[in-house]
Formats: sequence, structure tokens, C-alpha cells
Amino acid sequence: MTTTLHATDVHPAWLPDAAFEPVARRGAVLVVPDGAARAGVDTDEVLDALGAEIDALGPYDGEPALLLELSGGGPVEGEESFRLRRERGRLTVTAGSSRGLLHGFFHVVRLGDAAFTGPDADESHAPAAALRMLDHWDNVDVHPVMGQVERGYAGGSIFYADGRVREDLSRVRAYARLLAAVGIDRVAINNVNVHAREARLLTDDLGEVARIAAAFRPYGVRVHLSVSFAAPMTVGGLETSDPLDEDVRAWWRAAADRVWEAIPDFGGFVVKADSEGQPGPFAYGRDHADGANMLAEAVAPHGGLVHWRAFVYDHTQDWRDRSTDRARAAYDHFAPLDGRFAAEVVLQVKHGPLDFQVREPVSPVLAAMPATRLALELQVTQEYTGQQKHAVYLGTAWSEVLRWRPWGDAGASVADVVAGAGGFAAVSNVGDDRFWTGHPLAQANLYAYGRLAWDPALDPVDILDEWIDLTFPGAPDALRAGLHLILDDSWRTYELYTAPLGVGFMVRPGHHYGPDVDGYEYTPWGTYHFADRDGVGVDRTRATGTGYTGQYPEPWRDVYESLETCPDELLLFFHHVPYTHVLHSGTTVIQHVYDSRFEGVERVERMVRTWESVADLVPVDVAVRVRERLAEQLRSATEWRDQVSTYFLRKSGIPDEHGRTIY
Ligand code: GCV
Repeated sequence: MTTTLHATDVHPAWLPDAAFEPVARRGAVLVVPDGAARAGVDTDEVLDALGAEIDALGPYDGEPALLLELSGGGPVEGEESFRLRRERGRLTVTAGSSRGLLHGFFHVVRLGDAAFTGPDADESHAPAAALRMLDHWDNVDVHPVMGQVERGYAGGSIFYADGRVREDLSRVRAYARLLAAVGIDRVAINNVNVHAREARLLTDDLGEVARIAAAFRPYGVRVHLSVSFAAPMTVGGLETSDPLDEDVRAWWRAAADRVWEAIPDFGGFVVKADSEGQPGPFAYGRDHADGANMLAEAVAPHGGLVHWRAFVYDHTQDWRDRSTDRARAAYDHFAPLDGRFAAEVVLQVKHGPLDFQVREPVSPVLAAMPATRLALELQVTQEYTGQQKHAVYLGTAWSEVLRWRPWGDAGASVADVVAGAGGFAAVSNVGDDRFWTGHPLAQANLYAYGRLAWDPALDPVDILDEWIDLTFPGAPDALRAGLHLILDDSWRTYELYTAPLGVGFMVRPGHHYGPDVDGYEYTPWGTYHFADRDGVGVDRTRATGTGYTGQYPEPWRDVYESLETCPDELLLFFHHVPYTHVLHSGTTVIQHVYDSRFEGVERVERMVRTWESVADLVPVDVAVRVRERLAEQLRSATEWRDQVSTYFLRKSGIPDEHGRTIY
């Protein structure tokens, strides 16, 4: 499952040399605060002046078209913002910090020739949210069940090998550069499930963590660590981890002091507590504000953060008990704590109430905690969306979440809720695979995450265009069209052949790949579909179900409550209905199950044909890898179609109108 081999010949992803060509051809000059211009910018000079590495920008012939101007304070506020002026084809990027300048520089790289050819302009750019983080679920050791990277589908960790931090961190530097180019500013470097070996990153291995931080630093990316709530006991030798115990608090303060002494720009801690077996404050009769605030006290003197995860639910549920609803859990635990979290605490909330399913409603927690700093948690790694064997472009799905308005059309969007001091966190899809992400097209997801975190209003299809331009410089129209045909709607395609109408799961337990309709039906995990001979779905209404709809503000609490207004794609998430229930689309639930499974597979067949028509327009290694993955996607989609369709035919006894489904 994982490999300790390190890919030596690494794919450049969205930063091939050719992406820099439009800047390099014209030349660039770095202007340092004392006003002295340095001509013919080269890597070392920029490194010295900005604390940042930029590729050599080509020969300086006295007429550079790009001025990179580091101003002491300057015309734009904010550490990451930059100003871009274009006057008769000459660009000036001005920023008050090297991070801002880097963002501006990569903005120009992204625009390519167009950056220089547009009309005169004067624009200010700043990220929508302060926190744009990637979480790595990497273990130092190879875990016997989860492998080295939990839910990783791209080989081993880029940080660790042979039970320790890698000697050679050049791959990490290359990663940092890719992240800087899309505006990511923070990375958590170890799994939120903190095992004994990883707990030592906080103590014995701080020097090694400092080396990783040094690899990220030139690119303006801060390092965070996931820590175990039980660390005072497991690595500190105390007898308790009670957040109100003075010795425990002192232990955390000392731990934080040591970390910031080793890494002055360290970002902070990420905590998964009272979740799926991880220790937490409940063991001491304390709540999650008590737990998070204890850590906040430790990081506060250093300007650090505590990313505290809201993914708290009962994973030892009795499937016979239909009143317990896992979807309710995060809101029930956290909404009452609104206003009690310290300023350093960022509550990290998964986008849906369950667990990164292909279709979920947006988590109501995001609308319930106006007095709390919130970060939206997304999953770039494709745990439930085809594990980087299936081409599934998630930018479209995330954009829907970001644009959703919990209080109705006139109210704020999810993007508004997390803007400002809050932000984004997402589980990375990167490993030591030579393409970084296993599936070369899954690079687009990492790219899109960074871009949406910087500017949630971007159109996800436009983001794909940017990614195509950079990754396949000079892409002919046919390639661009082919990639759009394959990716634009691929998220919905995946939805069509997997679990229907928002009901979720139906995956094989454990590794979560491929269909197993009843795989989680009689388990303690709280992920049920309740299919019987008459119908399917989870009744989450206030009237007759678990009451989950009541966690939403108006208008959604009523929209979801009513069969008349509940959107088709979420019907089985909110309602248990007969198979003969007629959807807004005009078809019955059972016929929709059949039709959409078949349509999903037909779409994958089209994806395969499309790839064959453009494969010779990309480098052969990319062509081969994508071809392999698409073949597996088609096999898997067919298996999904047949298992789900046959399952429901057998349950319902209602035949497919088109006679395609086998009994
Ligand atoms: C890291 C899901 C995944 C787990 C993951 C967990 C989480 O349950 O299957 O592998 O644990 O989410 O987000 O903490």
C-alpha cells in the first residue's frame, strides 16, 4: 500500500519551467526597501532579499517588464496582500512582505503572457481568509492497518521514511513551492490520529520538525503539528490530562515554549479529541471549550493557533437505535459552546455533518457559531470519492458548499462565514508518488483547493483552465476541450454511479473503496441507509425523525423538512421514502437508482474515449498513468452500478423499466 521508495524524477505539476517563460522572456527586477533596484533577478538574490526562492527569471537586458517591489509598509495593508500595476505592458508588483511579493509573483506567473498584454490597471489583491491550511494524515512509521499516510493514495509520506524525518527534504521544498503558487500558507505535517511514534514529534524530534519548517519557510508556509490530548500523560509522564489541572496546563505551556524556541514561526496545534478513539476532555467531565482553551493559553504568548476539530460523534452506536443520529453530533456538541472559545482557537468543521461523502448537506455548525473562529474542513484526498483511481474534480463540489447561503438568498454564504480571521483546512492528497497525487488529474484538486481558499468566488471551471494552462503549457484546444469534458462534471458522474440521492456510504468498510451496500448497515459507525422492501433513506425530520433538520436556520430547516421542497439530490439524506416516491425530476426513486447508475457508467465510458482522443497531446507518462486509472474507474463504476441496482431490485421487487438491471 505504501512505499518507502522516493520518486527521484518528480513531475513538475503546475510549475514546469515553461510556466515561467512569459516572465523570464521579458525579464524582472527586484526592488528592495532602500530603493536600489537589482537587475537580472536570480534565485540566490531573491532568496537573500525576500527570504523566498523564485526561479531564475532569465537574462536582464535592461528593459525588464516586471518589477517586484518590496515596500516597507507600502500602499497595501496586510502581510499577504499585494498591489499589481500595469502601465504600457510593464508590471509592478508591490507588497509589504516577502509573502505578499511571492503571492504577487505567482499571480503574474499564473496569468502568463496575458499579465503583460492587458490594458493599464491598478489592482489590490488579498486572500479572503487568513488561514489556508493543508493537513497531512502522515504517520512517521508505517501503521499496520492505515499504512504510512492514512487515507493516502499517492504512495508514502514526503516527510518521513524509515521511521524518521527524511534526510533529504528537497521534495518538501518543491511541495512548498507548489503550495506557495496557489496561496496555501500552513501545513500540518502529521496525522490527527496521533500514535506513540508521532507524539514524539512534539518532544524528542523538535529539531527534525524544525528542519521541515525550514524547508517550507522560504515559501511563506508555516508548519503545524497534530498533538494528542493525552500527551501530558503519554509523553509527559503525568497522571492526568485534565484540562483544568494546573500541572497539565503547565506541561502544555512548557511544551509550547519549547516548540516556539525551536521554530519561531511555528503555526500551532491541530487536535482531534474525543473522536474515533482519540483521547479528549470528556474523560474528565470537561467540555471541548475547556480542552481547547487550555491549549490556547499555551500558544497565546507565541501568537500561535489551536485548530480544534468539530468531528466528534459516537462511533460505538447501536444500529438498532434509530433515534441516535451521527449527523446531529457536531452541532449538539459544539453549538452550545459558541462564544466560549479563546481567540486563538479555530474550530475546524467538516463541510458536511457526516464524513466527506460525495453529496451531503452543508454542516449546520457553520451557521450556528457566530462568536467562534471557524475553518471549513475539506478533503482533497479522495477517501470517499474514488481514491485517486477515479477522475473526480472536486472544485465544483467545494464551490457549491462555499456559495451556499445558510440563511437564504439574502444572507451570508459559507465563504463569508469563514472569511477574515477564519479560513480553510483540507486533507492533502499528496504523497511521494512521482505525480504527487497518484492520478495526474488529481493534481487539479490540490490546485483548486488553494485557489478557492484564496478566492472562494472563483469559478471552478475557470480554475481548471488556469491549471491546464500551467500544467500543460501551450495546450492545444483539443486537449483543453478534452480535459474539460473529462473533469468539469466528473464529481456529478461519480455521484451518479455510487450511493444515490445523498444517502451516503455504501462503501466497503475499512478501506472505503468500491461498493458494499450493506457494508456499514449493521455496524457501530452510525452510517445507515435503512433500505427495506418498501423504501430507503434516513428520516431526519423534526416531525417523525431524528430532528436534524431543526439544526438549520430558516429557510433551510423547512426546505429540508418537507418532501415537497427537499432537493432531489439530498432526498434520502433527509427522508425515508417508498421506492415509488416521485422525484422533482418526474421519475420514481427506484427508477432513478437504475437510470443514474447506468448513466454514470456511460459517462465514464465517454471519459475513456475522450482520453484516448487526446492522450497523444500529453507526455507519454501522463497518458499511460491516466489510461490505467480510467480503466480501473470504468471497472469500479460498473461494479457500483451492478451492485447498487441489483441490491435495490432485489429489495423492492420493482423491475427496471428498461430491463437493464439483473436480478
Ligand atoms: C484521520 C474518517 C476517516 C479517518 C479519519 C477521520 C477524521 O473517519 O475514515 O481515517 O481519521 O475521518 O477525519 O479524523
